[in-house]
Amino acid sequence: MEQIRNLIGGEMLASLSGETLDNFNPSTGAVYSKVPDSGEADIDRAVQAATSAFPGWSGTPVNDRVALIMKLADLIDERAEDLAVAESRDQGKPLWLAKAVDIPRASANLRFFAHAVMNTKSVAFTDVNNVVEYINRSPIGPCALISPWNLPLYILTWKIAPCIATGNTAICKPSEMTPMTAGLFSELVIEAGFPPGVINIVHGLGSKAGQALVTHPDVPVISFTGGTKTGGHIAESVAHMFKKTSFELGGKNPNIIFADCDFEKAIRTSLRSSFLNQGEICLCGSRIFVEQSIYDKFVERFVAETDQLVVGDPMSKKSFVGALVSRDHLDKVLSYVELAKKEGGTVLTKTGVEGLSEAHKLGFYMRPTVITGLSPECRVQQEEIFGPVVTITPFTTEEEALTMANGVQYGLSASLWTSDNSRVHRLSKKIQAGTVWVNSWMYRNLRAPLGGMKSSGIGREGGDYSLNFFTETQNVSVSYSS
Ligand code: TXE
Repeated sequence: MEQIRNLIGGEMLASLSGETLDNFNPSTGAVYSKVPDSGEADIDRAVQAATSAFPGWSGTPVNDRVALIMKLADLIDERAEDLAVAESRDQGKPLWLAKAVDIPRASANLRFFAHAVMNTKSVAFTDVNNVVEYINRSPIGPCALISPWNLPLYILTWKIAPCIATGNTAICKPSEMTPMTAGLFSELVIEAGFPPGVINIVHGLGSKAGQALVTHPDVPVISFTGGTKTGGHIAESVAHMFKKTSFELGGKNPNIIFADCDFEKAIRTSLRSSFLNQGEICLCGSRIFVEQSIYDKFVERFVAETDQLVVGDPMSKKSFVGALVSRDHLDKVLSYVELAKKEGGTVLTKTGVEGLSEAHKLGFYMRPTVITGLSPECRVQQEEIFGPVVTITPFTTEEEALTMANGVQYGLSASLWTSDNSRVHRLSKKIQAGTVWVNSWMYRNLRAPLGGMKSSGIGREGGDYSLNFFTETQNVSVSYSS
């Protein structure tokens, strides 16, 4: 049975209590490793380590910080195969996806922000009355970095990179459901030669280790990615402490398809935006809206293509949909399919998962599911399902499409398919989403801001948005004699 350990003050440690949590392999349903069930005492140790490391690290020349971050990126690339297998086995995603996206993006995150801090620019204000003003951006201190289970190492490094590149220290709390790659990553942090306490990773329950971390008085910054409900709970818990907080939360993203779209590309891309990573990406387009004149043609073709997608062993190259992350999550997603039938919807796709080997019979699998006939106001079209389930709804006018697209509590991302350039600019501005992909999905430029409005969160991550979040801004105004 594999044991994951915490990384605290440069050492790999069990929880102080010695307590552990079971970690499941979603593709078989079996427990295959143990995770530290860390508590307040472990968090205190990590905060102390991060606090002690902060003066030295924030005082380290940028070039030296960057050299260590680049070394860590190289070590991720060297161990890419092991990390991809670990991620696939732990999260249930296909191995080819972990190899193509999750792990390369982890090292890319580190390199991107290492380059970014080498190229930051600041502004100075000068005036005729002998005053010059300039901006100081300073690191803040130990930062709480809380990451979810859908893209474990991808999102963990997306937070660690700008945090430490700007001279802060980090206490990370990965999801208890997918601890494995954070555990392997911890060993690479030591191998890269980071000073003890710069990066700390504490495993455990969100309600226990996570809650102790976000409410710790010596942790002035919180960067959180996860569910809207949990984000709201954390925001309430720390509101009186005036911490600097960033929340990247849930989504219920529209995928709006006009008749003048590139139909083949819209079909091909919509299959990915609907079901990639088992639909467990907050940016997935789970509500598809199709112009009436091509609605029947789109539905028929999309359902046929969906039924062709292979569901099965994440280690198999043929699998497009792997296992959902946990039994509880699978049951939650399946409950929404049942609810859809009660709300008047029709499930058009196959439902039974076939061809599973004996070893995978107890895995957390379901078929990608397409549902039509639902009203935009029903729960299935309002609530984040976070699985391989999409609805398709027709529209006749731009106004109707826009009203349905914006008619949810979320505002994270959207896709818009049309060849009418005026419509692109006219409609994008009116769509309530932090990111609008036009004739595409999930094109990611790491300089671009990522994040949502309404219940999808507060703040943006990416490029200068991350660098500004992890630093305090100060204006120095200097008068001088003429
Ligand atoms: O997320 P949680 P979960 C959505 C999706 C999913 C729902 C819940 O709808 O079904 O969120 O998923 C830690 N103090 N997304 O349960 O609970 C927790 O340990 C501090 C969208 O995984 O939000 C984990 O490390 N930390 C999302 C992290 O928060 C706490 C991706 C996320 O857990 C905590 C994942 C607390 N009190 C789920 N409680 C996206 N935006 O990509 C929990 N945590």
